[in-house]
Amino acid sequence: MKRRNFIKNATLTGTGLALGSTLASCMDIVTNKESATLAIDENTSKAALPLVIATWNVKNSTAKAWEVLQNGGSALDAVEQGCMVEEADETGQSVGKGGLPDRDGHVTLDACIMDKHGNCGSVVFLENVVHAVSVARKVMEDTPHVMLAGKGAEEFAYEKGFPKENLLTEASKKAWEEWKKTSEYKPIINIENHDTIGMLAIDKNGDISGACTTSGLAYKMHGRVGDSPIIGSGLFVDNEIGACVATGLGEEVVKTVGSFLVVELMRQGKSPQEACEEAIKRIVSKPNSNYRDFQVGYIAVNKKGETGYYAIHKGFSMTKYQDGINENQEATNYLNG
Ligand code: SD4
Repeated sequence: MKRRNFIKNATLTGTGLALGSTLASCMDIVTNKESATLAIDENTSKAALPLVIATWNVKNSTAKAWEVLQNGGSALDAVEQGCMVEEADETGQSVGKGGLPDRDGHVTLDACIMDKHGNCGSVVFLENVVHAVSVARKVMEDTPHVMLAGKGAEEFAYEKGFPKENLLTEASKKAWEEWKKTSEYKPIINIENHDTIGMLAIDKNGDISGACTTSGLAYKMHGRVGDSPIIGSGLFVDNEIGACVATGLGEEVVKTVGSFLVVELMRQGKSPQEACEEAIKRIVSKPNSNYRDFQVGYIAVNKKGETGYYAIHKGFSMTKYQDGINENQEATNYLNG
């Protein structure tokens, strides 16, 4: 709570949001909970650098990224190494080793990374390699391409020296076997997604990079790819403006090119907090949006080091490491609670 000031009972209309007529009717429903609680950084104009933020409660990952930054490492190294911590953690069931499989029992990973020059790399539908984010970095640095998929990505990883590993742990296999008894596919708000990781960092030179890595939605169709490896949707970095990373139901993020949208809104003068809120409203204001049934959350940072985060539903959180403090900020700011 140290650097944050909670402004309670700020109504959504009070935030000065311009709502179109569709959105207005949607908001009648959304604001059943009449007031939202917004979180605003106190020290917006003098953010201390370096700084790292990540989706969900991933303090071990932000600690690793912070260590890299403290040792003079680049934001790019920080986000890669921070994400690797989650990828290697078998207890996290939405990323890397131990990720929950698709409906056919395959753990397939999506990841991407983007640097201060706007270079990017991504892997989609990658199997048998734990550190998808590092393979994405190799795609960015060692190939003329941006994205590699499936077997091609896997073979490329082996060529680059990544070891082959079975990603399906006993615990995830057991969960899948249990799921197969009903085979009912339904995105579960927050629960299945809690530790997919998107991370943004600014190094002491003020340069921004970002990364995102996930095993995607549990029990998805074989071959399904989400937003996380799609540059502009799951992640976007513009070193002049800021960066954003998304989490939640990827299909809904892709439909609005969410992370690019947030960065463009910041380019137009919105704060990271305002930009995240606007992008979430873009999703829920669509005609026939069934936003009650899914979660999407964004975190963002601008060039000044101001940060923001917002989600459709309660339960989302952001971890922030700044000024020597590694803190998980449970979202009290959400659209629908
Ligand atoms: C996906 N957006 O595959 C990812 C899942 C996720 O937190 O972020 N979970 O749709």
